[in-house]
Amino acid sequence: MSYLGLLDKYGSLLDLPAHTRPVSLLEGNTPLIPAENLARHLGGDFELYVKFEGLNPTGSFKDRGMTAAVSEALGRGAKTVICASTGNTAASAAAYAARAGLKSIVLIPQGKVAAGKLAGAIAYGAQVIQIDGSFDDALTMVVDISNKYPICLVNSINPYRIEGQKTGAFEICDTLGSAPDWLCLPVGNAGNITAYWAGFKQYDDLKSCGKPQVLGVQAAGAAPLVLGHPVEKPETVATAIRIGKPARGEQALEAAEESKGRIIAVSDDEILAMQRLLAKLEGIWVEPASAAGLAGLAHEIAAGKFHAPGRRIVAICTGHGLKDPDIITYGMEKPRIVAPKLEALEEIILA
Ligand code: AN7
Repeated sequence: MSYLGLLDKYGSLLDLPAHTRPVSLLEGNTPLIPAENLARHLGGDFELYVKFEGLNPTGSFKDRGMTAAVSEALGRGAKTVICASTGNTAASAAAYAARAGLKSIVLIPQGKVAAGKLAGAIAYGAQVIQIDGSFDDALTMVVDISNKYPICLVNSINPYRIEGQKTGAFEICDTLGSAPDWLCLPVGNAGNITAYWAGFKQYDDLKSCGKPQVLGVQAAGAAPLVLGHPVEKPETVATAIRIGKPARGEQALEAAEESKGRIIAVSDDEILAMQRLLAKLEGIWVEPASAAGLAGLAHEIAAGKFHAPGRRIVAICTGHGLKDPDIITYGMEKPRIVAPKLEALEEIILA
């Protein structure tokens, strides 16, 4: 049977109102790629899989939640959706709104959104507004305006976003036959970690497939959940998770605690090193934020805090490297320029 998207496949397991009218780009069904080379590099005593969420229709995991949120909004008769975004939510909201025939408005922190995300939001026809402030400022603004006007908020405060994002956990269990022992993933506004944990718990109740321990990873310059207080001026090269006051912070901490996992922070250097390593060792190019989960895993292994002989680990790689094309070349040698002559080429590649 052909694949018809997440609401078709898992809709009966999602708590969505009866008025929901499915809007789908055939999102989800992303590959769980074995990462043997990286596992060996990290010390080897486990099976490592990358859930490559960059292969969703707009290039990030946000499409899982957005199909649910926009489908509900459309069915309810909404005409306009709005979100604050570090980029991926904006592109996803804009695409699903376009498909549903709704207007979309996205607020982004000025100058802090990767090129591929901004271009996407514009291409899909969103009204893009840059805020001279942070993501957290933008989120406060969209919450206020959606309380005042009939505009549907599609940030992950919207419960249907979480419902849709639970499907990532369902897919992993369906592919592996049971839950992995560990799940590692980046944490920004903390919707995804909340959704994965809810999804694993629900699937375990239904199918007794077990639950993973959850390792949530923040960037050190934007690590409110590790520090225990909001960060007024978050800074990180991983702009997707440059968030100082996560909307679902409490639930993220609960997920970590209930699962007997933890939330940790890693440096920008660790994030960028992992981004390169994953691309070079496995041929999987993800955006910086998406490498944070694996960077956290590497960090814990290096610190001797991770003992997992024979265990299965799944890393959620949340967005595609193409979204943020410039960053991978930072600090790298520029490609050489040679004359269009065979000898010139030989001189270089045989050197
Ligand atoms: C690639 O797009 O918050 O912890 O506005 O784009 O659920 O917020 C993006 C977040 C991880 C963190 N990886 O997920 C937005 C936004 C990527 C992301 C996260 C984001 P949450």
